[in-house]
Amino acid sequence: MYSNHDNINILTSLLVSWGVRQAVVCPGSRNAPIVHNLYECPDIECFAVTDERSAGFFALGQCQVEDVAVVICVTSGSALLNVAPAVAEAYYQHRRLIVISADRPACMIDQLQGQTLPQPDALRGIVKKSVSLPEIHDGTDHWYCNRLVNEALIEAWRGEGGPVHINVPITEPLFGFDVEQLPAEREIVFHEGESNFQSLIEIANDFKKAKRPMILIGQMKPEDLDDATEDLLQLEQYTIVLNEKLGNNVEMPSKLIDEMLVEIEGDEDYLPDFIVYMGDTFVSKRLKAFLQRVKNVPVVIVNRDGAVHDVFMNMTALVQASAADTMSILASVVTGQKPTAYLQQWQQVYEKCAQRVILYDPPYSQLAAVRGLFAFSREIECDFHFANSMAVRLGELYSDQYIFVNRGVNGIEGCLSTAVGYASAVDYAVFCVIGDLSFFYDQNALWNNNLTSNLRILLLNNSGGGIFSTLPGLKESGAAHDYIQAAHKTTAEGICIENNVLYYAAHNEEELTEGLQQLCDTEGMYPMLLEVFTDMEEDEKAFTKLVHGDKKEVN
Ligand SMILES: Cc1ncc(C[n+]2csc(CCOP(=O)(O)OP(=O)(O)O)c2C)c(N)n1
Ligand SMILES: [Mg+2]
Repeated sequence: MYSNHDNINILTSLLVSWGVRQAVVCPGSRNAPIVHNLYECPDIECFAVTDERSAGFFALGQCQVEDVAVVICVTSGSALLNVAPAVAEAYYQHRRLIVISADRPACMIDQLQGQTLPQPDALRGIVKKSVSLPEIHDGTDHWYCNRLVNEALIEAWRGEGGPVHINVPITEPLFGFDVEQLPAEREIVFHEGESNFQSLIEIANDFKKAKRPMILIGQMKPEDLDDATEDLLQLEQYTIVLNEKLGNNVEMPSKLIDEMLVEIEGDEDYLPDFIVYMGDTFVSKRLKAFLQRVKNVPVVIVNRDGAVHDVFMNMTALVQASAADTMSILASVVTGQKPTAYLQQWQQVYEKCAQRVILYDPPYSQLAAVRGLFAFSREIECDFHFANSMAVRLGELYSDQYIFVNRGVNGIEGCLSTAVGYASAVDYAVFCVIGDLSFFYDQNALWNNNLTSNLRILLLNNSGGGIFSTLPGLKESGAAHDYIQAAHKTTAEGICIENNVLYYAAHNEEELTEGLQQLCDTEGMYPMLLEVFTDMEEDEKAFTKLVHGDKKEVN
């Protein structure tokens, strides 16, 4: 029987699947349930050593035989500090010493409880990674615990290998041993190496066998996408590839991911049975929620850093490789194959959404402004920067080219400055589409001697944070308008005059058309700004109509 503390059982199960077979255990009460599990586990042999300092070196000696990973398990408090000399030695010898310390729950630290000290980072600098596991109360805790153990073990194995620290808070009662079996835990299989072709070929062969294979490409540098373009186009002939405009450098209309997901209303038939995910983030929250429902199928995450980004909370493998290599291998394996029926299924939904977007002629609104910008700028050599909030969502809807956006942490504070910097480094037009709060926040972007005449700003001024009107339930709050949307009446005219930026304003359809014509005249000597004043509610209505069509759902 195993401990009735789930975090200990998850840890034990993963140690076994990662091939750990030896554990050096030191006496203590807080770590007793962990020692109990290691002892109960038929795959692991325990070795008792009382002095933690010596136990650490004893474990190091075991690591040296055939370069295996060995656990050293200690109780809370100074017991952990006593393994530091052995851990430091293991660090420089690249030995896989897995330090497991028992701890009290975080709320009890520094509260004059016995035998406690701040443990999570106690070995910082001499371990490759430290994690502190959560105690498990729900599915999210379980996923988090599993992920942290996998992450720590990936680091122990990565490169030349090295020690890692797994801290395990355990709330009393400590001793209950009524769990019959260890849980079957997801192991994230790590395929290391810049050009990990063999693993990729195996993955590609399994991908080919899948009935509903899906490729996902999150935000990527355009240069990295360029390297993969031809293979990507080939893969698109075979199966569904979902990428937003921040992960797509091919000139083509938007994939309309949000619109398609609204259309299929979460229908399980559209869930993939094999995912290969390259690149970073997606803007679409719906996509993340939809794909979190995928369970027990291969979910392969590929990035050059070999970093665990478990976006959908279900990754099964991590491949350290470039997107270009991955797409090239996937494409070579599926070449000559018939398109999957799964692709056709998605294409039908796409056609319906695309029709809706093409046919919808929005009334005067932010939508009309962004749609108009793309229509007017079609023939111009230019790049697009979109700010966060609704701007990037409108860009995703209407752009047929790559868009830059600060999506690393989604801040609104530097979108304009980033575009200004970008414009200073190229000799063609740079359009920056930005909401009012983001613009006024970052107005110092224009107080800059390096402002260049190729900068074109489309300021979508809806007098506040319009995105918050799309949040269901927030309208009920009395604070919504003034305090959350931060409603205001500021305009950009004065800022533009002060900074030698040509200023145009639009309050209706005619002025919008004229303003866009001006903005797209790229011969001008000065940077330009077109401020489009719209009504937040009208913007929201138009957006909802486009995304939802005749579906009733809001947001
Ligand atoms: C630095 C920072 N502060 C706060 C936020 C939270 N935030 C996200 S969107 C948003 C409103 C942006 O308003 P606006 O630029 O006018 O765009 P709109 O919502 O009207 O499209 C805010 C405050 C953030 N992303 N970054
Ligand atoms: Mg706004």
